[in-house]
Amino acid sequence: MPPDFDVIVIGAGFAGMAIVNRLHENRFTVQGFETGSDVGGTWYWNRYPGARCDVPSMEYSYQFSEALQQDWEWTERYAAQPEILRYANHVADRFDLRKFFKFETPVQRAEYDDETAVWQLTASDGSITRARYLITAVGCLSAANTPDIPGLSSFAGQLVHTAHWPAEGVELSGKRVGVIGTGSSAIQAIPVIAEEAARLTVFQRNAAYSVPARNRPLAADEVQTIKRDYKGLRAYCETRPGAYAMEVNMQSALDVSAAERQRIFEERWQGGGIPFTGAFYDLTINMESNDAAMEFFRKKICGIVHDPETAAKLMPKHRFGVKRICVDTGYYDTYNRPNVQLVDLTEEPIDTITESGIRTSKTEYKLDTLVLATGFDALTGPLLRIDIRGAAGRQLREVWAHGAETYLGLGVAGFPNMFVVSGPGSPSVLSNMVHTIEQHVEWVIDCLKYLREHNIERIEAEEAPQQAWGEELIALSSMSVISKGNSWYTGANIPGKPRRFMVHTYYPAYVQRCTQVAAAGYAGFKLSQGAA
Ligand code: N01
Repeated sequence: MPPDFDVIVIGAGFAGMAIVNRLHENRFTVQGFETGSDVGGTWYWNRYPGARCDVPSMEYSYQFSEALQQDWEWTERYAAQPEILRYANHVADRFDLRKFFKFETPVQRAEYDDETAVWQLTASDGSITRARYLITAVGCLSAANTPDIPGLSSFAGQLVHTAHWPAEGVELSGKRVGVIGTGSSAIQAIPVIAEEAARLTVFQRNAAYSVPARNRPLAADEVQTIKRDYKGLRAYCETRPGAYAMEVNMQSALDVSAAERQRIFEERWQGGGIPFTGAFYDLTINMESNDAAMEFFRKKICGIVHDPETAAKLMPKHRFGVKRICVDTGYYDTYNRPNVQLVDLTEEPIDTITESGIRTSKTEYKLDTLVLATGFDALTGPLLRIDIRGAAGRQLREVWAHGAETYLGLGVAGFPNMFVVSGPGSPSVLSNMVHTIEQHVEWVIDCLKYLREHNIERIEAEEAPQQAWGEELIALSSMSVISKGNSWYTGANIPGKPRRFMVHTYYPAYVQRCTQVAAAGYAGFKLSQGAA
């Protein structure tokens, strides 16, 4: 029996939308599945107050259509969630993409049949769909982490997770609100919640490094300058380590005088956003330079937060760069408000969540609303919550029991005809995601066209190149503190999760490698005419 479709795509976020569009343009039949009721992925789910991108909007957008990028008008330097979701909807309308998806239909199981070289997918509506190829576009930060805190289910007030913020909003005015977590989501939400709530209590386990976003409306002339040569901007991004146009100062923080170091840090702080991380090239690889960045933050926090005890609690203990830097609007200032209190969980751990609030080792905090800003089971979580079974019935969960292994972040040995967009082992979360998603999409489309032209039915990553790829990733990241810390990058935020750093840290080299692999007839992949 021939398969129902050429390709099944899981996910209707930025990756899923791009891939179905390009599949259709290239005459592949496709059926997509999406858990949400509409397109948008990350930007569909993360509707918490203050949610905003930390990559400039003019870069965090598709480049596959010149007309689209000329027509769409971003209003701010860093777009807020509602505007990005409007953009996703505009793209879905403009390219008529919704027809490829079944919405509100989570995929439960995907099984590869060795005999027919076909993927069979079971969805929540009981439907079974068969296709030659499976493409996962499930995102890297889409499996929310709800920690197992004692008593959580007994809380009688409203309990919300930033990653599943209700579309109808949450009534915060006049409420006593608690936020658990101080990562990027919390740091964006806290200043906005503080303005609405009667009282806000923030429960912090580890303080984060946060820089002001300095978000602002985009000026008409700067938009026009970019639009006159959008291709030029995209080409420049292609040469940058994270695929966005951030300048890295190629001086060491130790090559300059203390006064000059301070001036450069201050300039980046005033400029705002992630470019702070490029103040000196060696902030995450030279521990003396790292010390200087840590000291700069300590002084900044002391200068902004009036209460010295609160300021001391807000000072991060871990090295700068171990975790992703947060980008905020008024985060540290928020702790000067009379209605905001910071609880340091290292001094008074949570004993239990009660019906009416949070009881720590010291006292009970009464709450009407509890916000979990507790992050994600990153990179592997979104894939492993689906029961994916490859050749000989091997489960991805078992194969990755000791950590994820992929080839180029695109293929997995033992899982023929499966492609992972922005998978573990690709630049993904360390890059401008929309840009690098499109690089993956084009690579996969070229590969599928190659298979079609050469009448090849089966492609599978080989074990040895996959292992070598894993070793390359470790070698590439081993100099930086990023691969060693307790962060979601390494899986340390999820109890029991294997520790492995699975992100490629240098996008241009990654692209070069993908191009070489394709040019060599998909070296490192085994291609065959049909079933195993
Ligand atoms: O999640 P996180 P996030 N008890 O894992 C705490 C992207 N993003 O959703 O540090 C108490 O960073 C945890 O504490 P600790 C971006 O890539 C981007 O904020 O583990 N606390 C931490 O403080 C980002 O990095 C934007 O000690 C608990 C927090 O919860 C990634 O998404 C905006 C706990 C989780 O922080 C994830 O960000 C938002 C427990 N049991 C997100 N468990 C932009 O700006 C966890 N925590 C574009």
